[in-house]
Amino acid sequence: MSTRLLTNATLATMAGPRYGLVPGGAVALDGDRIAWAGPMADLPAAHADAPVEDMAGRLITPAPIDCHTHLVHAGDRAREFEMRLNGASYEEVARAGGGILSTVRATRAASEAELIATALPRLDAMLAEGVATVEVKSGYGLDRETELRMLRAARALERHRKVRVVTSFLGAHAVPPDFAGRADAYIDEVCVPTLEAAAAEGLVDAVDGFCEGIAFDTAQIGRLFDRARMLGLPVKLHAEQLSHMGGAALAARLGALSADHVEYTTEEDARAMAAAGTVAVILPGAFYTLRETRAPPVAAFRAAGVAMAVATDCNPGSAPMVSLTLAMNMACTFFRLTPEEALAGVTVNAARALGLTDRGRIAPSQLADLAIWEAGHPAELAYRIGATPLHRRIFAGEDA
Ligand code: DI6
Ligand code: FE
Repeated sequence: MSTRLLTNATLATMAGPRYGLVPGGAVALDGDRIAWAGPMADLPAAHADAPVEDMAGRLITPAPIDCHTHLVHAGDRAREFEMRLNGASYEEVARAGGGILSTVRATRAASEAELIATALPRLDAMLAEGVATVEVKSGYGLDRETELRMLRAARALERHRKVRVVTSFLGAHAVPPDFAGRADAYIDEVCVPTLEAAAAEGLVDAVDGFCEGIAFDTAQIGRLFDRARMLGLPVKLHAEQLSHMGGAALAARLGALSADHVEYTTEEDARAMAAAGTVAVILPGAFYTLRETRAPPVAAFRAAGVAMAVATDCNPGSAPMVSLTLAMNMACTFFRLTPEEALAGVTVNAARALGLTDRGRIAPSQLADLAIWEAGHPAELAYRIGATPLHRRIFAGEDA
């Protein structure tokens, strides 16, 4: 028995090679789960009596997952954008008290309701491209109260929209001004106790950090991640974005879910990540905005067998971007991912980057989160620029 039957569709199930493509396909939904998917000719009798909806040949994919965002934050950094266009580098802006810290000031001043209200338009833009799961990081509070408020706001988004939110605690995003030059003290006196408080409140799905010259080194991140392990929380890391700091190797050594950005990752790092099952999260929006020139070693990731995910990195500084299909396009054009790798990057591999196995593929028992597209072939999703051919989103088995 199923509750809905979508027929006459092209399926990109992402559950097999070549997109897991099924022309002339059908999907049977049972409540909030997928009951069956395959060629219409093979439809089991058990599903044949469900109400049928003819998809008129449209493409159905798993609903996209944006696995790396800083969606919840206050303010914007348009002036900083202007500074950079007048010649300042990202690091110079950060060292001059701008950058992440200017968003910290705005976020500390915002109430939970304000954080929710400013995140919703960005979230709506993501949902308009079919997204059903979004990861949201803290990291613009850098004090106990604001980090907790950001995470509560992130969780609250699920009460405002049909979306699944996965949170990451990013207390180790930057050293706050009151701890300038005392990064170790910040980690031990603020970051770790705040993580414990947030975890006790059930606000943390994973622990993230920014391993970079302008942020934290591997020893500091390592101490935080030791505590994450004691709390039973998985870890992930902003690693090797602007320089090679050893973050990817640390992530692999600790069995991290993902290492993100990874422009300066080496072949050796790639092999370690493959062995650990650590996903490489490719973030071309930040590469583009910062006008970086070092591309992540995609060929080395492929050769080593590292799964690649693609995300927006939606944040007010390095990626003021909400479009996951644009991120797919950029991953293809800048980094030479194939359109199939880009789609895997926002579905099956994005789920892996979040440690989730219940979504990202069209297969029995997966969550019934689907995107239906006015498209004939899945390569169209990465190919178009500025036009999203979404026809409809199905969330937990229902039109959304
Ligand atoms: N890497 C990034 O690209 C963002 N955070 C991070 O750790 C930048 C965040 C910002 O500039 O506000
Ligand atoms: Fe980020």
